[in-house]
Amino acid sequence: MINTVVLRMYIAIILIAVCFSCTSSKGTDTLAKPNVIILYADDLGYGDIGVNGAEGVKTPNIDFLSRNGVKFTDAHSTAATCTPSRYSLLTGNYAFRRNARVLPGDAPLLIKPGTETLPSLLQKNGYTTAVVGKWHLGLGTGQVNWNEEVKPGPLEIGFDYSFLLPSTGDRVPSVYLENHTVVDLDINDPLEISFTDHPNEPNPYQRPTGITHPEILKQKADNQHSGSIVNGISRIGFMGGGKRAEIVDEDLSKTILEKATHFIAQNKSNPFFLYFSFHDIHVPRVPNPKFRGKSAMGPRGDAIAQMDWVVGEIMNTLKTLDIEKNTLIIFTSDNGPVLNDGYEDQAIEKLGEHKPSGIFRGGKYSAYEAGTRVPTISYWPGKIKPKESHALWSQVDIYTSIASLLKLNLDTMSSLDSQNMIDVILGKSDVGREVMLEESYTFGLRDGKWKYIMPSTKDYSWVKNDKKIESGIDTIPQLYNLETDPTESINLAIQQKEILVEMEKSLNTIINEK
Ligand code: NG6
Ligand code: CA
Repeated sequence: MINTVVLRMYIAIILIAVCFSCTSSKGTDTLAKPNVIILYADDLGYGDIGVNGAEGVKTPNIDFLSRNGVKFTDAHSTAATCTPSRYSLLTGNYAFRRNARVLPGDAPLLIKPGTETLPSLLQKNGYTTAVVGKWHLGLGTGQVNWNEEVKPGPLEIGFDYSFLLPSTGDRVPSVYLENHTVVDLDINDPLEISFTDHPNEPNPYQRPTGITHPEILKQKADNQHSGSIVNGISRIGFMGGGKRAEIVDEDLSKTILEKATHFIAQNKSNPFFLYFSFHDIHVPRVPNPKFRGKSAMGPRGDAIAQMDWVVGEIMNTLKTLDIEKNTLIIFTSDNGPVLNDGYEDQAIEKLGEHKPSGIFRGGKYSAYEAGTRVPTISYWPGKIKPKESHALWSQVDIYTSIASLLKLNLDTMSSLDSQNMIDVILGKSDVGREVMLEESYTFGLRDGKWKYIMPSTKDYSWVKNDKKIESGIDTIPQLYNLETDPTESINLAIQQKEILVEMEKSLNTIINEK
């Protein structure tokens, strides 16, 4: 009798213990494997969001994330242009090591299949992974036939699902690619593309160009962007066929938003990684008519308002599915701002008092701070407490930081340029990097309060086309004290010779590391 009672008690205790360990391990599991979303804006400048002083446009949804998360004042894209920044974000390595540059629309995949990437790392650890939006990291191995399976691409480097604008809105092909296939392509109207730097050359296809039919353009473009006209916008390069598959720029944001929210809903019960790559506010800026006049700045500002709306919709989706508390969001941009990037869209004329770069010097393409110092916010309700952080870190660090969050073995990552900044990202520490590289047409190096810019003899005169944002094409070494001179206006290279030499040495060590 006593034995039976003891036995029953014993079983009950074991059952309770088992149940308890079930729930706690489930609890730990969801905490150990939060969803990760990277909201990656395109060409969004430090000063382009409300919390950083935007004048001509309101960004209530981004401001909400910022006020309820960590707002960073010294976080950087790794480069002042798109392709290199994206390469570093996904691989944890500096882009110059792969000689990454802004890619043409027919470039092969830049990341070799088999390379460990942020998505492949997460995939191996039980995550479902997706990229939705602008890609611009190349596709295929050489000559892509867009009418067949297009690969290798994202699916071969760690993504389970992809829905892409293959390169940029201002480059052909102007179609969507879902996994390996061009969306809505009519096999009787095969898609071909060809690239030339001279849109005045004979157009190999039927489709009108900015040179032959300027009267049908929605926005006038420079020579470089005067190739094939798709949806009333002339692009870089020529596109033949593929009429049914053409994108409608006005619907692009909504289209990629819908793909993203569908992916989130499908994966609400398992850990997922979403790399949501906006096209806003890259050129051509053709936001949906719903956003026309939402800003005081014309299409560039309206595109910012549209992007902010998309952020809000993604947040609503997470809330509705009740997974907001289990999702780490990093909002940032691939490079600094540019006003005229090839199209006449009133970005300069309607700027008013708005300062796309905030107080910082330069912008997209530039070696000065605004080339890479971009709006950056981390948000994770319940896990991240609101604060402003001045820690110095770079998007190349996201790779190792996420690995650390998942408690993966960091020893295997020591060969990467990526440093573990997870405590900084979660707002638990303000100790960022000691030194940090900034890539552009040359190299910049940050070390404490000092910023060094390596002299460059390359011809980047095309960067100068932008009338508003200077580009910093200097052929002399530059050294700035960002503590006393955050706008990089007083070159101390001569006065502070010792520091200059030290920083040159330190930069060369990084460049020659591998
Ligand atoms: C430049 C284009 C510019 C933009 C940029 C890429 C010219 C003159 N300019 O080469 O319009 O497309 O590449 O932007 O062709 S990025 O954000 O994707 O890096
Ligand atoms: Ca960009």
